Amino acid sequence: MSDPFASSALGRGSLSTAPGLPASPPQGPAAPARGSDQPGTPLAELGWGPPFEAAFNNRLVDGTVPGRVARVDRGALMVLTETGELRALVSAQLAHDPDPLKAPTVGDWVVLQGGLVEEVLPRRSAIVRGGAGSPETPQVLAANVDKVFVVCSLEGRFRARRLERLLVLAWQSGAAPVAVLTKADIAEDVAGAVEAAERLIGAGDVVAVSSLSGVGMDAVCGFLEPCATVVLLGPSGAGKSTLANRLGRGAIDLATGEVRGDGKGRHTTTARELVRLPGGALLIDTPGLRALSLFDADQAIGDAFGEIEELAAACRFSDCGHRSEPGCAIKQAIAAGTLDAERYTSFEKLRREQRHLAARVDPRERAEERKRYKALGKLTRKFEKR
Ligand SMILES: Nc1nc2c(ncn2[C@@H]2O[C@H](COP(=O)(O)OP(=O)(O)OP(=O)(O)O)[C@@H](O)[C@H]2O)c(=O)[nH]1
Ligand SMILES: [Mg+2]
Ligand SMILES: [Zn+2]
Repeated sequence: MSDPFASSALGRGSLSTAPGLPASPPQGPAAPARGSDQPGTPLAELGWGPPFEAAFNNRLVDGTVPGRVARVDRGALMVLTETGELRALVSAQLAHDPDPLKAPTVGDWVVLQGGLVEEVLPRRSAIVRGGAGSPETPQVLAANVDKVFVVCSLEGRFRARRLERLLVLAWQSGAAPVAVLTKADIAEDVAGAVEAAERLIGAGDVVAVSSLSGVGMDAVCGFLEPCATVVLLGPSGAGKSTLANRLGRGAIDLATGEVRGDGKGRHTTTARELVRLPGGALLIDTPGLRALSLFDADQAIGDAFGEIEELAAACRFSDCGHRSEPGCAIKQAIAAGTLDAERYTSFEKLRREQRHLAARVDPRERAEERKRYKALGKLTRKFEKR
């Protein structure tokens, strides 16, 4: 089965303008996607703010308008603007940019001109993973999110390792994670799972919910704020779209699907989509993540496993391999039962995976990437200080 993320071609699809063609879409100027009666939305209600406005004003050209990408489907974009929803294509120049981080993604603020996306405004946060099939190529799953709901089902046994990996992705993005443990109505041990998740998430929050009974829904709503953006990330079948529909209180209707006999989802959601919830929050639903590879996540792994980094700093040797060295604080913590051996193994595995990946990527390219991420991090922090 093909990966649903890979299929949304992010501006490289057959619909984007081919080189040499005039920079205009086949149907002429942008037309409202769902009829001209589609009302527009004030930009502020879509999450617009000073950093984007300043960036847009810097580039102000006649006839350009800002918009927020609500959906990417094989190169065709659905963009929300002040005057309504538009179907847009990616300009030839942008479509042929070799940098995969430059491709517009769901949640991005873009500069539109005559039905073409000319530019992506600098992001203040981004969910970046290694591409499916080519983990050395980054892919931005969602941009400009304020909170990441890491959605995991409470059906069956608690999958700590899966949650850990998703949490690294969340911490790396610059947005705050919330572990949303779904299907509380059929869970065997809700309290035990919540406790386990709390141990993994550090400064983040944990909430157990049921989209069927409504248990925990108030707590989830407590994490939503008008004009702020939340993204749902998690495996297929975890109940992301069901949760989104419940939060939508009848105003939105995303497809949901049964889970297979082996407990796995069926990848019901096929494209990432940004919707507005009745309370004014913006929510991005995503297809279930399979084989999630992290990208340039060394730092984020350290952040997500902060207690291990702290312990390592207390080892007698600064280059301690935490195997048989004397005075190893990690070994001691595991022996004393204050550090879970499986969590340490998980940390090591993620780190090894990153090192392996790093070795495959051209060092000069990596240096460039890092510079970009540094800039991205600075932007995020600036925004938070507001
Ligand atoms: N018992 C119970 N079932 C739920 C709950 N939430 C979702 N489900 C069921 O779980 C199945 C999968 O739900 P979806 O919302 O489609 O899952 P998803 O995470 O969006 O899956 P993908 O779109 O494939 O990534 C459906 O059969 C839902 O009815 C819940 O709170 N309790
Ligand atoms: Mg879904
Ligand atoms: Zn050590």
